[in-house]
Amino acid sequence: MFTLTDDQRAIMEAARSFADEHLAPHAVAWDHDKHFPVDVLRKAAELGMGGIYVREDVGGSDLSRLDAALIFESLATGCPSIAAYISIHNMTAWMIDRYGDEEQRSRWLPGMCAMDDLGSYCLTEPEAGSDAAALRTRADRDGDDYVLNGVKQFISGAGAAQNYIVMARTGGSGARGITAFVVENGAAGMTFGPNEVKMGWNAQPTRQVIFDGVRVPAANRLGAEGEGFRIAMSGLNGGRLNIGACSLGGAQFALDRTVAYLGERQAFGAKLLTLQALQFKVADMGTELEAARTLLWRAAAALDSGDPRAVELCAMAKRLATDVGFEVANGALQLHGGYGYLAEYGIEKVVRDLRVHQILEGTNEIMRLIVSRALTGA
Ligand code: FAD
Ligand code: 2MC
Repeated sequence: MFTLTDDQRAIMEAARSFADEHLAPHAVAWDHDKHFPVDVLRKAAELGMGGIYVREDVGGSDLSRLDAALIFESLATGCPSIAAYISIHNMTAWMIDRYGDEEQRSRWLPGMCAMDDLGSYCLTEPEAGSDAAALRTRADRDGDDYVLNGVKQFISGAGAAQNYIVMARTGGSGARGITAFVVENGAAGMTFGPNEVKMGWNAQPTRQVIFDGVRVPAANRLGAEGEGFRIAMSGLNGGRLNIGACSLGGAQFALDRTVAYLGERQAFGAKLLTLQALQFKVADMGTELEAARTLLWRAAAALDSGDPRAVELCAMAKRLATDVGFEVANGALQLHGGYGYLAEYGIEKVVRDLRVHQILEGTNEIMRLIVSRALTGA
């Protein structure tokens, strides 16, 4: 668990080269222009990043969660926002691979693995965020269809995506009344809110998805009625690891830039890097990142092996990696002085992008709730 195989090193290096060549040079401009680079996503898919842990018969790469963590950390050194969207897309593709029948797998996954068809994950609603099992979007059976009515809030990739995994209520209140569906873009009655104006994550759209009498064939239901919440949660376990990995990658980029900057910047007759106060700061940043990375890899290995503690370990790793990632990036901004605050240095963007990782895919308070329930049985 503590050393990578040659294959894993090669995967990491391939993702890092992709990030260096195709993401990093454009990240500041995409953020500024709010540009979602779908063409670049398709290039990533050519390297197998559209279905990282999807089976190979439908075009997936069939890699492990630990491999995925290495890929997302590497991609995020170029742009955390794009890396995170690729993670969400992979979560949706995996849910279809894991819970879909053969017809559904062969219908949707080849296009998704190529990222010709992007995926979105629709759980959150205006009145149900952390308390996701309180969602109200309804799916009522009518002949061979279900009719969907409701609003999904904060949906990443909305508008650009083709396939939406939508959790909706088919039964009574609570988690067991929820069912998952794949809704295709263009369905009559499905519309999108405006692109939200955000602090970060500007290189990908975030919009409401509105269902007004949308007819979805019963053949688009993932799993059985009432299984949707568990399907949604099991997708999030890996999603949380990936978001944590994206925080590590963004923070590592900021730390590497900081070491280079302090090694050049002169003040008080010497380079800033000669000041032990700043050397110690750098040492702490590197140590915290390595500790968070170690836990993240441990959690990924637990998810791969079906360890009964995997849910709790994924929550621990998401909480730690996203908190540490944000603190390290923010510390890197401080060590750049006023230049850290300027967009052209690329550090303030990373701080803005990483801030939301403490909120989405389950807030860090909800991660504490999951961990404390596991530890105390409460
Ligand atoms: P609330 O649940 O209202 O929480 C408000 C505050 O109360 C938080 O600090 C929270 O931690 C705290 N809190 C709530 N309950 C408890 C508790 N029991 N104990 C302690 N503290 C608690 N959702 C999707 O489904 N798909 C997406 O693609 C998606 N993308 C997103 C992209 C962005 C940019 C953002 C900002 C959000 C996205 N989300 C998405 C939604 C995200 O998952 C939610 O915002 C998040 O789960 C929190 O829900 P909320 O915003 O309703 O906050
Ligand atoms: N993995 C697998 N199964 C899980 C699970 C997990 N992580 N979490 C819950 N479940 C199962 C659980 O075992 C139970 O199954 P069963 O019915 O067989 O007993 C069922 O789901 C209901 O779980 P709980 O009883 O724990 O449900 P409760 O309502 O008490 O709390 C909570 C669940 C708070 C953990 C959940 O609502 C949650 O994670 N909230 C945060 C929401 C969230 O993460 N949103 C992210 C949206 S996506 C996003 O932000 C993106 C950017 C894509």
